[in-house]
Order: sequence, then C-alpha cells, then structure tokens
Amino acid sequence: MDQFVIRSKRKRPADGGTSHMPSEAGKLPLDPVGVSIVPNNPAEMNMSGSPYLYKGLDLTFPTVKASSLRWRKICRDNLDLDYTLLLPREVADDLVRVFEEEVDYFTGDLAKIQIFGRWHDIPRKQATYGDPGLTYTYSGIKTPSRPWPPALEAVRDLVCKVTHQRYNFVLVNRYKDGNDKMGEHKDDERELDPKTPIASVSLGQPRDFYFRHQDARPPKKLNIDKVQLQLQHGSLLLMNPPTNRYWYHALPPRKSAPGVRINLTFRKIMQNH
Ligand SMILES: O=C(O)CCC(=O)C(=O)O
Repeated sequence: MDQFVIRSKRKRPADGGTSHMPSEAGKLPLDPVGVSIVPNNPAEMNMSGSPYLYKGLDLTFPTVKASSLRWRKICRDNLDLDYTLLLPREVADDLVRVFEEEVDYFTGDLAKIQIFGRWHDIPRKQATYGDPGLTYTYSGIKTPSRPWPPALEAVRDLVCKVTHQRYNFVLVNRYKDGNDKMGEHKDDERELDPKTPIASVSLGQPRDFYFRHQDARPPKKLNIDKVQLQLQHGSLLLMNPPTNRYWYHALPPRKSAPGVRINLTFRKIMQNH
C-alpha cells in the first residue's frame, strides 16, 4: 500500500515548537499496556511528490513505503481501532498554527447542544466543513458543510490516501485547555456511512481518550474494562466498524493537560440517507 506524508520546509522556532505546544508533544506515546508506537522514520520514506504551497507552509505529499507508518491495532469485543503517528512534529506544529488562524468556529445556536431536552453551551469549540450540499445532525444541531479551507483539505486528502477511504466531511473540535471536554457518545448517526471508519487526527496538547462498552454503562453495568489511550500530537486514530455501534467514547477533562488541542474527525456522510 502506498502511503503519504505532509512534509514541512518551515524552519522550526529556536525552542523547537510553537509556544502553546506542550513539551510532552512528540515524545513516544505509550498505549494502555505500555507498548511504544515508533514514530515514522523519514529515512525510510521514498520522497516523490508535488509541492503544495499554502501561506508559506509547504504541504508535500510524497509517496512513502507502506512500512513507514507503524500502526498499532487495538481489538476488544466489537471494538476495532488502528492508531499511528501520522504527521512529523514540524508539520503538526505548522498545522496548529494555520488552523488557529483559519478555522471559523460556530457561535450562537450552533455552539449549543441538546442533552435530555435541555440546551447547554458546548464545552469546547466546534466547526464543520465538507463537500457541497452535505449536512450532519448530532446532539440536536444540524451543521453545514462549508467549503474546505486548503490546509484542512490537504489533511483530508492525506487521510484518504493512507486509509483508502473517501472522506467528505470533517468535524473540528478545539479544546482551549484541560477544562474543555467531550462527553461519552457514539458516532452512529444515520447519515454516517456505517462501513467507513471515523478517522481522528489529533494536534496539540496530548489528551486522554477512552472507550466504554455500552453494556458497561447503566443499567447493565457489566464488568467490561474501558479501553484508554493518550492521543498524541500528529496522531491518527481509526475507529473501525462496528466500534461505534457498541462502544461509547469520550475525552474527559484533565487539569494536567493545559495546552490547546485541535481534533479533526473525518467522516463519510451518505448523500441520500
Ligand atoms: O477530540 C476528540 O478526540 C474527540 C472527538 C470525538 O469524539 C468526535 O468528534 O466524535
């Protein structure tokens, strides 16, 4: 399988990263049982591709050997995840900077969610982009597919290439610090193609993320262990079917994680649902 990376020619700042980037970002992550994910080795990559220049950011999509992405598989009862470090640190830093300038987050009614019939402010910021004419409805809000900003589209293209999927929509979540969070939910809305994994790219502050089986929740409360991992700066997590039919996922608050985090979940919305 051919795989692709984005290469940045931007010089790194003297301190090795943007100021809001935590010093932990870029370290080898440990999975729940303590196995290291090895970062991609640029020396193994067969660099050939056309440069994509965007505001001084060189997003190049070279072909790389299949072995250059080190995937970790996590499987449990009806849970199927793949996790890799997708983006070199410098590229991930650049993307945070670009998205901080350019993502246009919702305000007003689109910045609220309905829980058990009551409206609440979303404890983070959200934005959606996608192919023309699509909408995505969740938690009582119907979000539009605004035209892809170029850097977001570039990441979409990269994710499509490494997964061999055709993503047409993205939900962007911005967590300003460890107080911002996402509660337990499934991505199982009827407009989502049930055969396509949800592809989640994480940028910025590493944050804990967990999965809980539906039967471990009330009323059954079965003794099924949670699956927990820490999503690293530049990582890609695939939630493969049927994970979202059986498992809830959440990003809990973490006082120990003070930095900004941006998460992109690429989805395939069906046109005629
Ligand atoms: O920010 C995250 O990693 C969580 C995103 C998520 O759960 C979702 O978009 O459904």
